[in-house]
Amino acid sequence: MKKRKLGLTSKILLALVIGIVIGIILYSLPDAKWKDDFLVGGVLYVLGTMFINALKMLLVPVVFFSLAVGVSSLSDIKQLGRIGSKTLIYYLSTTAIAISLALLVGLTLNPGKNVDLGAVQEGEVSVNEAAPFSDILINIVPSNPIEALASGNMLQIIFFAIMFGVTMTLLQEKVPTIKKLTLELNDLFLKMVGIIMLVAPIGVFALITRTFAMLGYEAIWPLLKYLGSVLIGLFFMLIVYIILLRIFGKVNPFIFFKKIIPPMSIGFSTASSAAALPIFLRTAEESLGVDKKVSSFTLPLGSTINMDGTAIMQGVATIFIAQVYGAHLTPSDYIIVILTATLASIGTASMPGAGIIMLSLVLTSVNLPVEGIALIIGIDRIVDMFRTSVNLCGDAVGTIIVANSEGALDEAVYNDPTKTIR
Ligand code: DAS
Repeated sequence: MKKRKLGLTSKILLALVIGIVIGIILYSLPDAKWKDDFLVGGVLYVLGTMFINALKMLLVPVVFFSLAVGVSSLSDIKQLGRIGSKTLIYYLSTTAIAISLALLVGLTLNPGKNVDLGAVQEGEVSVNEAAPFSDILINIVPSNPIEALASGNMLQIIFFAIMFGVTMTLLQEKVPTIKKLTLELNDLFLKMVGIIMLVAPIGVFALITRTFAMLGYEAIWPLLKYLGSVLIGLFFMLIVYIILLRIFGKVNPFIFFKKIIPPMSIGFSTASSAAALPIFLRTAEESLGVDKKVSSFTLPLGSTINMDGTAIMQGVATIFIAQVYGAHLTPSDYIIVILTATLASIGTASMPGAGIIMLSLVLTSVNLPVEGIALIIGIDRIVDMFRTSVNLCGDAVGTIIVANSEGALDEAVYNDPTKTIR
């Protein structure tokens, strides 16, 4: 019988469980040179740090090219007029609602408060002096874009990438090579993300084993608080979707949720919006009664730039890491987090693990150490499965709302219980 190869998700989850068990066993062993210096402080530290650095390596190119491409596809929207602008307004507003919801949940549940992750939390916290908002605005515009790219000044890179994307679209027929090169480089760096994610089981194993070897059972509680906070944020976002479907979609939300269970399960199991897109397109048309002229635009665009679930993870993770490191975020920091997480979710690729790479963008924008990602990356694949499902759900809700406003929703099909994708 052909041996079924383990998928990447199963490998990562296996690495997570084995890493926690081995970590706790190591913690219970008496201190010894081989354990503390060679294994925990040596092999595991090196492998884990190399994995985090590999993700950080991709941050600047992935942010620049995915935003430039994302924005240039947005700039094409003017040809789509009404449907395009309605879709864009819906996607950007729900993402801003998602990140604000996440900050509210994070500041209420305080998942990272009184969490002493000991020496695990490497990385410098630069004091967030409450910079006047005018300085923050000035700092967004780079005086030297090459220096901004080299120094990883993310707000300036975002500004430059947006300018690059819009200008490239305005000059379209005059710069076909640049447009083609930008698209190809975006594909190249996303492929590089995929390659690095192939070694994620090793990176996750090293990071989670080291965390538990140094902290034992204590490390479980903060991670569960973090996971719980994200799941509560995602749940509240589903409530927002129910309200939006009632008010703006003028449809029964429960029929909607019942009908999108099949495509959502693809998104959940693959942790990839792109993988679930084909079945979502079929569901929108055959099961929800959405006219193809709407869904063929809103779903592909949504899976690329609308990631409410990712924005919620990024909001909660930022609060968690700030609290673990004892960093104080000022009100203008929260505004920057809402701005950068909304933009980060536009730039997040619809593939497994993309959101954690873009999290470093949000952390950097408020001077939080990117090393903080090491604390949560171990369980990120579990979080990714849930947040990807919410990403897809948000795209489908937007599709229903835009279709309804365009008179492109066949209510007979929508309300027909037999019309469900098998
Ligand atoms: N897994 C991504 C997606 O496909 C989202 C993320 O990584 O945050 O939507």
